[in-house]
Amino acid sequence: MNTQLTAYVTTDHIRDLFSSAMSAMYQAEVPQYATLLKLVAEVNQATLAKQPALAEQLKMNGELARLNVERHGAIRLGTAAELGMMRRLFAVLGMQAVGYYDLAVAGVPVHSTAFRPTEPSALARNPFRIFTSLLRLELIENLALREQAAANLAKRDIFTPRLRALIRDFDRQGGLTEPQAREFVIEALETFRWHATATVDLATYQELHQAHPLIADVVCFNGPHINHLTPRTLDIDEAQLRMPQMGMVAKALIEGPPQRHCPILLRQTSFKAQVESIVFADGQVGAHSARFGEIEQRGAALTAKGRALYDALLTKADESKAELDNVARQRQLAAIFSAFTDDEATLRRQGLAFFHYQLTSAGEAARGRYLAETLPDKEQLLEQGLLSAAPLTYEDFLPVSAAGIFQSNLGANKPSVPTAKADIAQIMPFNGQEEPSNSQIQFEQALGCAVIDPFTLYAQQERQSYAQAMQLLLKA
Ligand code: OOG
Ligand code: NI
Repeated sequence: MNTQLTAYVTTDHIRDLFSSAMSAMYQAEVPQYATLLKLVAEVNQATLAKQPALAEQLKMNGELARLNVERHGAIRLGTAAELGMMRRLFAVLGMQAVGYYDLAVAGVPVHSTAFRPTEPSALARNPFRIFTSLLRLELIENLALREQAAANLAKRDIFTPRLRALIRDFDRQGGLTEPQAREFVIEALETFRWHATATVDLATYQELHQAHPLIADVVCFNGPHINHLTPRTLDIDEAQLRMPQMGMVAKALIEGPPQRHCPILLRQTSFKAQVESIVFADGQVGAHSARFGEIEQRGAALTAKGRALYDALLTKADESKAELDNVARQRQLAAIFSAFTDDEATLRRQGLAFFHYQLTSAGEAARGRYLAETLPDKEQLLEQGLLSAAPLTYEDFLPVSAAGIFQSNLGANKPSVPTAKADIAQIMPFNGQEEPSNSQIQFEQALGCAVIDPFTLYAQQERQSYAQAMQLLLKA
């Protein structure tokens, strides 16, 4: 038998193919997104020129070549079956559902997860994630409209027959060959493509849009068009300033924590969704807006304790957010976040952030010097310079930030779901300590499995890196 035929490519490789194909498609579909990528590349280059130490660090970590490559995108799904199938699609790309985000509490009628790689090596290769939301039709109060929306969703299949067959092949074989992987990517792109024609007439669209713009966005089209992609910027404040200069209507505020010496979690901003021409089922021409571009800057993953402090400080800041422009908002955040230590060693000692441990070159030289009984403790090893600790990067999302990004694309009058409290401060962090809510249980039923708790992942990585370093130190 020809072994070539049974050699499967890695899911990391397929994710790489997929994310670059998706980027090319989105740049062609949304020209302003191509402009955003240019802006990000310029800002990143200028930042590297100003900060040679940062450039050196990125080079050492092998991050320079991938710097301007997309970090995430987002879609919105309509049914449980779509979410379940999407889980199988993303498994082909080495992406699993991590975290649960209930956005209904912020007046956005969806709940979400992030499909992403979980292994450190896979994240290093290509961290591409898709923030995936499921519409909550039960939050439409008008029963007739709810039934019409459900009927419309029941009629569509967002996956091509060939894609379904390839996913079955993957599940059965445990992998795809290179030609199958390439075909998979082409077929998968069909799911994420834009549709300039709606499946409903203009009046129905307007009615659904009135109920909530997101309902219209999900229900009226034949697929869950990718609604944004997000590259990594090294200076989000500079990028925010430059967006208008390049003709983009920037979101009013940067979401997340303020600029810090030791960055934490995730900072995000975007240009607002463009208005696009749509042909409706009755031949009438109208408009719809869904697609935007976003940028992100990531910092340290916080422990549950660090996250609770972040949430408390953000809640305090959000008590008066509405009246502030971005410059004033960042000043306000900086003042409030002075209560959150900006010293790396303190973050670690106080158990506020997760860290990756590694033997230093002195530690390598000291291998075999200790027995298990004489091994110094962690603080001593760090102090003696045998061990180093670097913050683990936050790989997930923030519910309040996500709600802010949703809201900024919903038009001027910011509608919210009547049955849910539109109080952003009420969004609870997902910390894996509490019992899953009813809505999370429903979401996981649709998904076909439980979501992975992000805090557990970071804790595991931290523990493993330390155990590995100690193992090495003990071995000559
Ligand atoms: C997703 C909005 C949230 C993020 O990065 O938190 C988001 C959407 O609009 O579908 O993109
Ligand atoms: Ni996003």
